[in-house]
Amino acid sequence: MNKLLIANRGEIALRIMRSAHEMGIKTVAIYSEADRQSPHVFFADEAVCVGPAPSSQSYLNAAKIIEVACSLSVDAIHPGYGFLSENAEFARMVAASGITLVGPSPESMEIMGSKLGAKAAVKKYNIPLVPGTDHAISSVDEALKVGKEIGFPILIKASAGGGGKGMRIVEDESEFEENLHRAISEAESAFGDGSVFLEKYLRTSKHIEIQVLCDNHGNYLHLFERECSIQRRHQKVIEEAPSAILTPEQRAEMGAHAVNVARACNYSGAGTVEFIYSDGEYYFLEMNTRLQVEHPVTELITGVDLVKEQIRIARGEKLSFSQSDLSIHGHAIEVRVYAEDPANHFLPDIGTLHTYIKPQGPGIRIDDGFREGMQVPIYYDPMIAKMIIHAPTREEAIDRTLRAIDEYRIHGIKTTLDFCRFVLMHPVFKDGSFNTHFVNQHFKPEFLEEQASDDELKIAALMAAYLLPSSKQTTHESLLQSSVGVSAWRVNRGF
Ligand code: MV4
Repeated sequence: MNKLLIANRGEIALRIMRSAHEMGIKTVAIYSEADRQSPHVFFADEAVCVGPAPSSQSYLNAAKIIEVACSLSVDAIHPGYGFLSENAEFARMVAASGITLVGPSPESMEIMGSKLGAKAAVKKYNIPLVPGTDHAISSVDEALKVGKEIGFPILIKASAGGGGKGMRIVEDESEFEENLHRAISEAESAFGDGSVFLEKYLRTSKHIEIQVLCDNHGNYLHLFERECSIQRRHQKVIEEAPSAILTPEQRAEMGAHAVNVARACNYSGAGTVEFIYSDGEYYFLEMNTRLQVEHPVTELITGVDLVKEQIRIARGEKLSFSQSDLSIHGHAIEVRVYAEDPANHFLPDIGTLHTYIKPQGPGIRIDDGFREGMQVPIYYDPMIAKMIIHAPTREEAIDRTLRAIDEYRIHGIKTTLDFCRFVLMHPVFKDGSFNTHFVNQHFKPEFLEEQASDDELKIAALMAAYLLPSSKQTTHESLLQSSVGVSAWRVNRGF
């Protein structure tokens, strides 16, 4: 593999290029008209504009991307996450052009792209599944019968859905008919596939997922779990590895199940097996056939570069380590920095990154795709950065993450950093007892207002310092430096 095209943008495009460059592989960036000035464009050895800003005309334009790859004699394409990364048709088109896709086969993507298909595929491996139906349901009578058997509440899920799309909770028999019809028609219009099935709804649960790596020589292994329960509207906000609550026995058992899920679809590359954890029990939910946003927490606790492993596997190499070579080193936390206003219903906040200064020091990794002075475009995901923290213990990782949030300086757009500080300081986060309802149960926008006014005071103080003629230190940097250490968090905590 001499030349790799990255069919993505932002932080993940940069992340992939870094590993490729270390391996001596040349990189090709693609970009939309909105991303002309984006760092991923300058970071690559070559870059080609593939179309206008809307993803449908650029980052999702499979034919155009493959045409570019062929014209530049690209050997392989890495799709990153989102966009075309789990699109089996794209995977087939890439293969048909004689280019290697850094990812699993189209067949694996198809099996796991259907939740019913996934359940059927894992049948012979005795993977724990939530009580429910193993086939699509369209008759209200049958649904009511199943409801009697497994008990309410029941969750209706779209087989083609993912990441929470197409789900409906049914509390009792009287709600079944309407919800079933709605779910089927929503699934039909959203996914072009009206298949829905039923599961017992586990009301308070955690989302725990296992990272797997599989080569094309029959070697399968897992890289432990990530805890991803802190989310809002199915958008993850904070992830960590390892989970604060799994026992070593559960971890080994879940890992073995995850590997079997990968086996069941003849998986190749890096993938993630999602489990739901409730009352000490866990059940397989679905498999994501891509590199995930939160993959760095696994990289930090295992020391494995997942992108390099993906590339080696795509080159046909055998995995160079086995399960017993892997162990967990310390604790890692990822905080996602979104250009959203947590005080105002998390509405996307677009604008210019007037100040953008990253935290530094031991145990801090920032994966971002923006530079100071840049506009955050409205066309794509509002995630502007991931801050991934590594420390010897969970407690130290939390303290270090709080310190890093304090050190981050972003002005010009609102971000979710203050909101993340709130989560990390919460006793329910600290003791690990949180579930997927944490944000709804514990967060109110008012909690951040004090913080905001405190920031305003700080800006006022800085402006005054700037304008004061007697001040010797009037450079931008010295003023920002002087603001470090007077953050609201420190003030609130009394030091
Ligand atoms: C569930 C569940 C409870 N019971 N399945 C959400 C994402 C997708 N991967 C599966 N998800 C869930 N599946 C059963 N049987 C809870 C979730 C879930 C959720 C459900 C409703 C509202 C918010 C949620 C947040 C995280 C997970």
